[in-house]
Amino acid sequence: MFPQCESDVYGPAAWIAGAKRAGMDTDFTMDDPAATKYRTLFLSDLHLGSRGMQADFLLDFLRHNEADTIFLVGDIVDGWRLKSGWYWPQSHNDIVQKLLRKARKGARVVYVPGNHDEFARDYVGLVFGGVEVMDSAVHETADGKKMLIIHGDQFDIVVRNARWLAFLGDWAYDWALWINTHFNRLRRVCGFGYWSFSAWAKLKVKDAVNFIGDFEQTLAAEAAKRGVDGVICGHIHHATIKTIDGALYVNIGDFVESCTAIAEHADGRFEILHWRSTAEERAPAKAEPSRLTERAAA
Ligand SMILES: [Mn+2]
Repeated sequence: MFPQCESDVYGPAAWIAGAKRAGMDTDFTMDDPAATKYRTLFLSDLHLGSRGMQADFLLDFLRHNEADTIFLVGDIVDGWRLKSGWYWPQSHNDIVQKLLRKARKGARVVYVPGNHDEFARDYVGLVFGGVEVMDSAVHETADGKKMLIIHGDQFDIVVRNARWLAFLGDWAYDWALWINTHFNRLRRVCGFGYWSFSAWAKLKVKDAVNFIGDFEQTLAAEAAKRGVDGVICGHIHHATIKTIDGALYVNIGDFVESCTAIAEHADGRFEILHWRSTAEERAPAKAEPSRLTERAAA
């Protein structure tokens, strides 16, 4: 009868609801003046658009961490999950807006697509809202290390067949990379999902242990092959920093299971950041204003 007959029709809650519908940035949380500022931040495997992703932890992470350069290293949006049923809550919008806002405020944001967001690979070389899309990148650290930035799915088939590929030599390795890319492009055209060896190996726990080792080895070898000092990748949702045969291997992890990111400090040092809490949980006495406005809007 009088669905709009609330005292709040012109109030802030109504305004926020309208702004949200219009897709505007309604996250009014003041940027934390005490936010940690890094030289570089690396995020991967956020899987926006899937129910499993930890939006609250990630939003909290983005509120409390800043960087001159932010690399988004693939599987940022889960295109395959979205295909089989649309799931896109406001919190996932807020994450995208937070990232775009960091770009507006002067951070360099580079997006290197993965297999779950391979649709973005069609836009390599373009810039959207200040975000550069690249197939892979080379990042130089403050202390002069050159790091290959790549999601890592490209090497699934190489990892699976590491032994006989090594036996056959370079051409077989290049051939396997080519097959993996085109086989999955074909699957995509035919409406099938990406065939991921890592996902398959996880089902067979014993193989998964071997698989992680083989993946790390393969990516480290790829860095050496490209004449850089190391690699920063994602894909297997397993954060780590280690040296393999003289190459620095850094895996970012994910914001689905482990909730990790990689930071590069001002001196070029890398660190794994674990972020499995929100500000409220860390300081229950001080509720954040954004939470209150969100509740008011709900
Ligand atoms: Mn992946």
